[in-house]
Amino acid sequence: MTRLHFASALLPSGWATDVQVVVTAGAIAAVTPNVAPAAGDERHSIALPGLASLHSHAFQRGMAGLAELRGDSTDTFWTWRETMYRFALAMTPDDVAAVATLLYVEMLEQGFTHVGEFHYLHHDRDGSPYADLAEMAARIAQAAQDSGIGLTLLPSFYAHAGFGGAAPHAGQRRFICSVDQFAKLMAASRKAISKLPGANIGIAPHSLRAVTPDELAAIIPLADGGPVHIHAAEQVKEVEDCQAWSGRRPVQWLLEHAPVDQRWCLIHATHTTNDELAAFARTGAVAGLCPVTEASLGDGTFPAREFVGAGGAFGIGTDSNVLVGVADELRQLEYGQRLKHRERNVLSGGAGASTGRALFDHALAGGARALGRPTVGLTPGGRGDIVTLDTAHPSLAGRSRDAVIDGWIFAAGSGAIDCVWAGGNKVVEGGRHKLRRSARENFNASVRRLVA
Ligand code: NGQ
Ligand code: ZN
Repeated sequence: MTRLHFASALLPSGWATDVQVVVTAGAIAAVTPNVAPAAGDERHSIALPGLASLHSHAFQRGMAGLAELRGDSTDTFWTWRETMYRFALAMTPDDVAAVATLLYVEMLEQGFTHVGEFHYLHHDRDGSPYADLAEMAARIAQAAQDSGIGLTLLPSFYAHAGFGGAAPHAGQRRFICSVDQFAKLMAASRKAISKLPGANIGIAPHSLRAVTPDELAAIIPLADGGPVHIHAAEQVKEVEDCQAWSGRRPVQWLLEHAPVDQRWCLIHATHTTNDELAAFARTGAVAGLCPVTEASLGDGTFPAREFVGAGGAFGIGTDSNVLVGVADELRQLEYGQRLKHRERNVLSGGAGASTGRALFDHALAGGARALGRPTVGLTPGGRGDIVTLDTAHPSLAGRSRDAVIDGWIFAAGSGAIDCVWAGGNKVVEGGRHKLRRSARENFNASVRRLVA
């Protein structure tokens, strides 16, 4: 049992003062505001719930910053993808484990206590399955276990290079499964996470580019009530190709042909019309926004103001993991809207309301829904996922309540996070994860070899 005491904590009911939180067996057992610290309570000043990165491709952290050289032709998402595929083809299971472990360490240091791992690097380098079909999934599970981050594993079904069942190309060979093989992969992946505390599993039909309607219908039952994530409408070319194939835009197609509901998360959904947004919002599905990656890849700007106005739910993901941080994603999301609308405080809840707080609340609730976690925030029954901020940080000086969140997201840069508990274990202290050093060494050794 761990007993913590916070001078100030953000609870589902709002800010509370003098809050005692008791964590037992990884979960929050009791939350009591307005009590003086008791002997034996570990004391901190400001506590927030940890957030989820609802969309990650962990292995891509290994190539972060390595695709910033302009090529011969116009650089786009599609040329980046070629570089990414080459990197993916070189990685061994040990490399994936090393990269994922450091990524999850970094996520925890930056305020993410849970990750939705959209996992598609399944097979060996020549495309043949590993003896254990879920070898790579097991490496992801091990990285989650070692770092302490909560895991929602989303094994991805990937079968085609384009709409209408186009044959995959050689660069995609490590991702490709038949429906039967994917069913076996799901069973093996369930086993791989079965001993991981607090982990769950869903499925991820990769995109309408990579999955035919028949395959989509065949794999959805394999989610068995868990989350269903799919990339949709990230690139204009993807929307055009989808229209050429079906006469429908990707989000429109999904809403008309797939059982999209609260269990679903549409990743990116960048290029979406107002009609699509309103229908999407009504389903209760979550928009999985990855603002830093969407900026990095030149995807476009999601119509977040319209979507939120229609009552839509969103969460945030770190996707390519080119840069990893709660504050970075939320700031980029709001700044993208400001640049688009030429206004300030676009996603704030209304007059007098803090933008940082509105962004944070959305990402907390949307992330939990998208990853199939019913309990949201610092409340009994929730996982012991807690982040404290360093009140000595200059960007937090003199602030309280929502102004602290604004200072963290918009002004602090790094260094505002003090301690992080994940599943009740204190894994970050003074801003450093206890595995930082060894995880960096292993990551560096892998990446040095991969780029040599
Ligand atoms: C992915 N990334 O799954 O990693 C994709 C690229 C693809 C983004 N969509 C691969 N940002 O789309 O086929
Ligand atoms: Zn993605």
